[in-house]
Parts: sequence; structure tokens; C-alpha cells
Amino acid sequence: MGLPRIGIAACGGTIAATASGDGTATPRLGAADLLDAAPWLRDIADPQARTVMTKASPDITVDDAVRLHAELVAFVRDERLDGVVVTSGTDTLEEVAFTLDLLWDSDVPVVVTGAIRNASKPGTDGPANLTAAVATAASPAARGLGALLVMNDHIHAARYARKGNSGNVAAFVSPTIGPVGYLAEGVPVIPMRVSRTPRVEPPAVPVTARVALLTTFMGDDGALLPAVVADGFTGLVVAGFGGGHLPAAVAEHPAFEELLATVPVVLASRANSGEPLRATYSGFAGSETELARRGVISAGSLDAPKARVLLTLLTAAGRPPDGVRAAFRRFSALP
Ligand code: DAS
Repeated sequence: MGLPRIGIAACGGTIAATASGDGTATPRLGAADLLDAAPWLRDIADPQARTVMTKASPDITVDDAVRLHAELVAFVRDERLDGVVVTSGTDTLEEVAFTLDLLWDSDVPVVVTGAIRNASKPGTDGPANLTAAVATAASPAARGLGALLVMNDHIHAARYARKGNSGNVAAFVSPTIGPVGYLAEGVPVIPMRVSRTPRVEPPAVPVTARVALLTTFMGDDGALLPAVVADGFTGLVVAGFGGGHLPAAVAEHPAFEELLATVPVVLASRANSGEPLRATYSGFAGSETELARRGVISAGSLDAPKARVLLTLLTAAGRPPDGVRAAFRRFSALP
């Protein structure tokens, strides 16, 4: 039997960046360049290279991620791949990975990776991360797990992964559950098998739905809410305080009332892990029970950026309010 056929789909980011001469770096490399920098990959896989885009990841949109999904489906089909690796920038890596996780309808592993140190830096982590990602995508243990995020020899389920450090090679964490696996001497080990992320149909492109994301803060008076109304967003995600609470000035703001009457409003927690509460506090306007009574939807185990991805896909597909609520419900373990 031959080596597993693994696709490498390059999208830019630091892993594709080289020095510009003034100490900064810019994404320039394509998939074939990444493969050339890691020739040992041919010992563990039969790699197929395809450059999808060469963007700095702050510029990647949900529309880009939906189009990337379609590219990957075609890549897997055309090249009869056993697994596929996406290389992209770490700034939006968690959102790209989660979009793919929501849309992926196959047991073929899709593994997302990037780098913190660009190719011109001492100790660049790009080739090592690419190698770990290819090994994971080639592993039978990764089949059926949806999208995984591999960085620094840790394997994360896309649904839980977050960038937890701005500049350390150990940048990615899964705060609520921890990584699902790791690489030992280059071999992927996945002791924890998370349930498959509930799938969402890919919306038509271009994805024109726009979902706003606001994080509350001590003394928040809701002054930004009228801009969300005026700008015609198709939904709002609010990152509330720890248990999913908002100041009364936000909860009772006329613009918040108007948003609740017109678009889905989803409440995540700005805390780093866990789920918003459901049945612990009442008697103040921004309590979780009061907000739920007024129609606010809980993000469940999703952090705010992931809730925004899901709400964008759902509103892009024209899901009615009940459908949006049901879709988010599947991300909560709470009754
Ligand atoms: N933060 C850089 C990276 O890690 C830039 C980017 O995300 O494109 O890739």
C-alpha cells in the first residue's frame, strides 16, 4: 500500500510569510513552497499542494472560509485524498477551523495549522507544525472527528480551540476541555474523541450576512447598540460577563429591545471557558433568566467568535428564529 495522500491547502498567514527586510514579514509563500521547506513530509505521506489564497489572516472573512470549504471538497474529490491540511494565519485560525468543522460532511480528516514564527525567524515553527498536521491528517485516529487544529504538537477539536497567547509557539489552547490529543515522536495520539460538531449546510456565496459582536464591560451604557441597528446587521452576538450577564443599561436599552424584535441576539460569555448560566440568577434586568425570557439565545459552549461564525452561517441561510435557537441548543450540554 502506498503512503496516504494528503492535501496541503495554503491560505497565507505567518506560516507562509517571509521577511521584508525591515524586520517585518508578509505572507508570500504558496503550498508548493511550504512542501519544499519540509521535504521529509514525503516520507510520511504522498503530499499534494494547492494554494487557495495568500492572505494575512485578519483579512479572512466567513465568505472566504465558506469558499475554502468548497475548494477542499473539490481537492479531496479530485486528488482522492485521505486527509487534508489547511495552513493559515493564527489570528483567525480558530474561526477558519470552526467554519470548516461546521460545514465538513465527510470522515476525511481536515487539519488546520499555522505558525507563530515566520520562515525567516530562528526556530520557525511552521515546518514542525505542518509536519504534525500532515501526520494527524494521515492518521486513522483522526477520521470522523471533523476539523482539528494542530499547533505545537497539540491536537485540538476545532469547536473548543482558541488562540490563548499572542506570540508564544504554545499559542493555542482548548480552555473548556483541553486538547484532545498530542504527537509523541511524530505519531498522533488522540485519547479523547469529542462528539461530532452538529453540521450546518453551506450557505450560497457570496456570504452577505453580517453579524455584529460586542463585548460588554464594567459601566457599559449600550451606546454602541444603535450603530448595530442602523447598520443593518443580520444578527448580534454579545459577550456578556462571566455567567452571561449584561448591565441593566444594555439590557434595557431601546436599541437592544429593537434588535431583539428584529434579529437573533446570541449571548456568549466573555469568560475564557464554560457555558453561560441558565437558571442561577434573577431579579435584575441583565440576569441570564431575564435575558432568556426576552428571547436572547445562549451560545452554549461556543465562545463569542465561534458563536458569531455560526450565527453568520445560519442567517446567511435564512434560518428562522426557531431554527437559529435550535441550532445553538445543540451546542449546550445544559438542560
Ligand atoms: N498572526 C499572524 C499569524 O500567526 C498573522 C496572520 O494571522 O495572518 O499567522
